[in-house]
Amino acid sequence: MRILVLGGDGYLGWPQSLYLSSKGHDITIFDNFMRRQFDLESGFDSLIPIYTLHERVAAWKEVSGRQIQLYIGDTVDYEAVAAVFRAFQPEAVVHFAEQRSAPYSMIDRKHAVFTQTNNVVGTLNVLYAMKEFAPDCHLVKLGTMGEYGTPNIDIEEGFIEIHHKGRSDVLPYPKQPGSFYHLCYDDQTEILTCNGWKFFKDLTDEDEVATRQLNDPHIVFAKPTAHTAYLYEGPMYCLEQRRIDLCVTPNHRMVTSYKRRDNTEALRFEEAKDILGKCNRYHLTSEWEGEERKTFTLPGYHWLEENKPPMPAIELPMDDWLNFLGWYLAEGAVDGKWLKSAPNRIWINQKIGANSEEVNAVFEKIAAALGCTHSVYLFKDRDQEAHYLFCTQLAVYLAQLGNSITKHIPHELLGLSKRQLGILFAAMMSGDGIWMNRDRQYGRYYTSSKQLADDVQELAIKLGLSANVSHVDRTEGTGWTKHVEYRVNFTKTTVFQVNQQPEDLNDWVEDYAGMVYCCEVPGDGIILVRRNGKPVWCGNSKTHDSHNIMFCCKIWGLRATDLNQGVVYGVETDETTQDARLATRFDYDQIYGTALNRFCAQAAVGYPLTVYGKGQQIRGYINLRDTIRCIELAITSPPREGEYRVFNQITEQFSLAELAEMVVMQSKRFGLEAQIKHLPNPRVEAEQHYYNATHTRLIELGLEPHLLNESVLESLIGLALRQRERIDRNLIMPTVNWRATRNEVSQLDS
Ligand code: NAD
Ligand code: USQ
Repeated sequence: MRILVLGGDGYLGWPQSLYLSSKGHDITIFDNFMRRQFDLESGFDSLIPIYTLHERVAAWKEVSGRQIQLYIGDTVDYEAVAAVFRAFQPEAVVHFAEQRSAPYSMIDRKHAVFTQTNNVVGTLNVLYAMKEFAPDCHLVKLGTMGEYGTPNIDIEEGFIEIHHKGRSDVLPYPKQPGSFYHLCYDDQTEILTCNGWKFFKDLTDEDEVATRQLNDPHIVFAKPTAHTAYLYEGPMYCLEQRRIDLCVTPNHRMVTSYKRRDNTEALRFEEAKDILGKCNRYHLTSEWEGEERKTFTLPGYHWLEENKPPMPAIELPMDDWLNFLGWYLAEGAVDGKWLKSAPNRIWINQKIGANSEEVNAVFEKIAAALGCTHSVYLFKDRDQEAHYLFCTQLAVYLAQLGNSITKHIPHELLGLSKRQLGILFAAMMSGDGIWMNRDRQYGRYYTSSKQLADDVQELAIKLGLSANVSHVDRTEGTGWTKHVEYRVNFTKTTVFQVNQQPEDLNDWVEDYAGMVYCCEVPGDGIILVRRNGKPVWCGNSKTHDSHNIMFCCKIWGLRATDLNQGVVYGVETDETTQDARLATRFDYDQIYGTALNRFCAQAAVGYPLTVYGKGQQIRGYINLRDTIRCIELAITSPPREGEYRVFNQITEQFSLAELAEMVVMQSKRFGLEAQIKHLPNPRVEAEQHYYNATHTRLIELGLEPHLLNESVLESLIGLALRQRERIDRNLIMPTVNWRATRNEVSQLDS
């Protein structure tokens, strides 16, 4: 069989290629040397010396007489992937070509983004190349048991039968990975943060984002637990409607609204692709509590004249201040030059008699509190009355809130209570707003400042309204304004129903090539996003490339086996032991070294075994010899056309404490006194949990497991002992902390 091994230069890919070649298959390896590059850049190295890929292949030819072909290329580069598929026409593809280290993905944002771009885009390219050049080819994809996390129920093989309210279905087993994974809004989508609306690409580590829970409508600002960005090429689900506008990847978790039996509204998650073209309801509004504050502090002022004492800060009653500020933001301006550089006059122009009493009262209160003068002038020829306040301290503060096209609400005020925000909003609406009907169901606020429009939208959302921002370009017009006019349109409607169904589902799907983004938040993972000024509550997605594979099997009829593999140990196979040049790598460092291999290397140099935390973390484990056999079994019994199947590729499960104990016991045979050291856990993971993973399907296909026994351990420790001079103790201690967004890795230039 023609078998393409992606990542065939790696720890697993190389012995796999040798094994399949020894069985008479025609093997081509595709690799970009990313793994070797990491070692070169960071000063890491395999414990067992490994030869270059070209030397390895030549050695194999010498030993076995068999030729393995090579393609040096990157799965992220579609042309390279397409070229190898076109030329080799594989019947099976074994996909190992991923960045596979969890600590690496948690070093910092750059490494997280690299991991996801490399893995998710790489796999998407492979799927497209299969569809285009080898649609009958069988994809055997190396996944991980880590996708399941550590749920408090048995882990099934990929799917689980769910009984729910009298109905049942077989659904994908829920995924709860413990490090970064991909999520999905387009680059035109913004998210509401404690610093206003931001495009995902502009989110910083300091931004808290607006979240809510499915069953609790209150907005809470929280720091994302993860930010994600990756390159995506493929279909996007685009829902461009009057009140909502979304453009998301097909597996994105949407939040839709439905009516319960008692007629109350409730929210639920649905994948975008499952609701494509359907008449769904979307939730627009939310609740806000905020903080009541009694006073506003007008900052002190230092006169430009050196001999004048500074004006101290002044406390003003918050409600009066908000009323004044609302009028000022809508209608006011500052001017007047005092000592040629500071404004000292605040003014508002109104139609004579229009709002006289109200504006008078507002200005009088502030004038009294500041001890300054309020004057009113009537310009009868223009039918205008002007209200002036003369106060440098106030004018200087207001001047930094911008002019007519840059005005904004000071952001700290948007955290006030709903009642107090209501005062600000009412005053602004009296100045520049209009209610469309008597019961104030619909309203609109006009401004030339984009920032002010965004702020008013946030204000309205916090008041429980639904609000969109649109604009009309008046720069070329003949009217009184030559600016862009921004409109914030409000409604009290809480839910938007998509009534129109597309004639063709493809009308709602667009091809996309570019960055997609998301962030993960605590709780249910609902965030407030907006596109083209239209906000809606929506979910973030928790998916791996396994979802993409499943999706492509469904839509294109591809066939795939997703192997959720546990931690692999061991380095020797019947082929790798035939010649030193055929050895595979043995990683013991803190980034790529896995638990058991590390413990054996640590025991060999008398380094205490590094058990993280309590050590009761249970994982599934598998011997390297079984890994390569499982893949052969998957290849020789391929799935049907369109079938996506999942095998759990483990043979045993152990807690870390058990593994460490076994290594301690076994190392005594070599006269070694290994110690166990419980380190503070650098990862965020359950340290004591239920774990029972089903793994019967590969056994049913014929796997005869090599279990972890004394002789396996003895050979691993013996191997590490023979290479002990090569062990660099500086590479052992973990320095990547899951809780930090930036980590220093020894000898690693990030
Ligand atoms: P590895 O890092 O040793 O090998 C991966 C190989 O893929 C490397 O040679 C690397 O250069 C190559 N590669 C990475 N990105 C590439 C790209 N974009 N284009 C071309 N080549 C690329 O890892 P491994 O231990 O052999 O693991 C292989 C796969 O098996 C991974 O998907 C991993 O998640 C999975 N897996 C490994 C273990 C384990 O314990 N090692 C356990 C479970 C699952
Ligand atoms: N651990 C220690 N001490 C160490 C190293 C690890 O206590 O010195 C603990 C970790 O905290 C974790 C467990 O051992 O609880 C396993 O960690 P690991 O580094 O051996 O393996 P892991 O990060 O889980 O990743 C490896 C591969 C990855 C694969 C995964 C399979 O690197 O590609 O996906 O095993 S699984 O764990 O089943 O998801």
